[in-house]
Amino acid sequence: MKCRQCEETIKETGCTKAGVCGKSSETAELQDLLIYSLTGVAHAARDSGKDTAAAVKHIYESLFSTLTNVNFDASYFIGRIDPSRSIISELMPKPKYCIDSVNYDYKEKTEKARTTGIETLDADPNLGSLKELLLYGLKGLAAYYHHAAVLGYKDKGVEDFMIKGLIMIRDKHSAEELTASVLECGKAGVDAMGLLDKANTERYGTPEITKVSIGVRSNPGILITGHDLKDLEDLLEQTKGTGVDVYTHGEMLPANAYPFFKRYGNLVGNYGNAWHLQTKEFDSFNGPILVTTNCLVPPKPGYKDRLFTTGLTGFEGVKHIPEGKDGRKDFSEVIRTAKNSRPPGKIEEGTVTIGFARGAVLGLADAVVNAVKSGAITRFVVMAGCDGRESARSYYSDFAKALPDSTVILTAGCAKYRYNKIPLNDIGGIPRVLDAGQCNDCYSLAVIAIKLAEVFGCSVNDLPLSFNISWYEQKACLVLLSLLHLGVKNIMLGPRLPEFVTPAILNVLVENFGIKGISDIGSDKKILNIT
Ligand code: SF4
Ligand code: SF3
Repeated sequence: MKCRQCEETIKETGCTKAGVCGKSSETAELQDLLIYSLTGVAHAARDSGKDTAAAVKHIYESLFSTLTNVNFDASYFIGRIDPSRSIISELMPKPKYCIDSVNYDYKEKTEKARTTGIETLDADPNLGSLKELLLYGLKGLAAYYHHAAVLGYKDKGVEDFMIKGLIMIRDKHSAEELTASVLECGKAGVDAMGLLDKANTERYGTPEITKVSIGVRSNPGILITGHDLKDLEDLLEQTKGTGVDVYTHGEMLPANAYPFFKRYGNLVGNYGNAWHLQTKEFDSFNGPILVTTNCLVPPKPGYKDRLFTTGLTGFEGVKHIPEGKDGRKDFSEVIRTAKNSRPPGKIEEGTVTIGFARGAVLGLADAVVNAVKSGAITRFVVMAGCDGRESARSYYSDFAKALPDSTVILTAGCAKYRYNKIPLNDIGGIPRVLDAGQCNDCYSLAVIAIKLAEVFGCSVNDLPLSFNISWYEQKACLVLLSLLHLGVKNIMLGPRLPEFVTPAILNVLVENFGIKGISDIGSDKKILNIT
């Protein structure tokens, strides 16, 4: 195996024996083979002239399943490779591409898997690097598109780009062509996140400014984590009136701000913090935990038997809740487990304030604009993105604390947990941390920035706005490409730059977009014009 798709990868070599994330080499290689087989699916979908709905669904589900911390189970990937073959045959009786990748039994599959990894993308390391950037952007794109699709929202342009992008990864292309595709992936990212924003707000309402409890009650509880709001909807529907409380964890926290979910009296708050703390927090929760998407960490024995996965997530030996033929998921075993469990153990108390997506912030627009004009707000700092387990990430808590009192942090994604419980006060009633929601709600932050630029009659790059983004997995790669597509320059990225970006490609990113890595807080504040 060789995997370097996430921020935690081993320096210089990438993960080669097993993943730092806990992924086995067998799973990593089968993920590579699955992606290789998708190139064949993409070719057949592009050229067949037939209905491609099944092919496209297979593509975005498969890509999402290979994203960091989604699915660790080798047998799951074996089971995804055969459908590639049947979809190709259905679309094209005589396919021209990649069919050889999917014509094997289990043993041959695992052998073939060794020859389809990232090293085989291109002999030229810089072209290979651009192809990897495109591939990781596609994985993020597939993830957000999947979230929208489960709510019934589709976009032909995004689907066509997934097909085009997958084909480009295996074909010969110049650096210019690949760079253009990488930026086009950013455009598709904006479209997919816009679609998801529409899906979420049309179905669940516009997020409202909300104080969410972070303490516990005395009823037994279910903890739900990941990003899939449809799973939360189904779980709340099935738990209402049962005496079982539902708590959110990690990236599910923003659900508490949607009017739709507030109808459920048994959605009682958020338990815990970002994904990497789950090994401690799932233990003390005492009840069952439902993992809907990334980030899943290999479970500890203390809670493995009360852990459930659903959707594309999976881990060997962990119970999986499938979707029924009618599209319904049956969570009765999760509810039964809760009823037989002790109530959650207290780890925190108090509240966090959330719900500052585009609707709420634009509702405060007059106050925000006046505060900027009067000098009460001197700068906005976008600190969105991911959290992770390395100790170096304490930089983000320290950076938030070191910001002047006249700055406002705009955040989204699990990065927020590094500073959303630090008392940073407010500016004339405007909180200094405005949390827009999940990582996909970076779209909301972009809409807010574009609106502010309109009000001040300038470009986004001329606003008093700095970007200090933290990344971990491939959704963050897509968010970064989306910001570049929107013309945002001078983004600071940390805690370290992607290992898959070669020095030459990094140079292109620095020269054209002003991207730079973090160093120390004092120098970074100066570079970001924070005084
Ligand atoms: Fe390593 Fe990250 Fe790949 Fe896991 S996802 S194997 S930690 S690079
Ligand atoms: Fe977090 Fe995995 Fe990226 Fe959705 S849950 S932001 S890391």
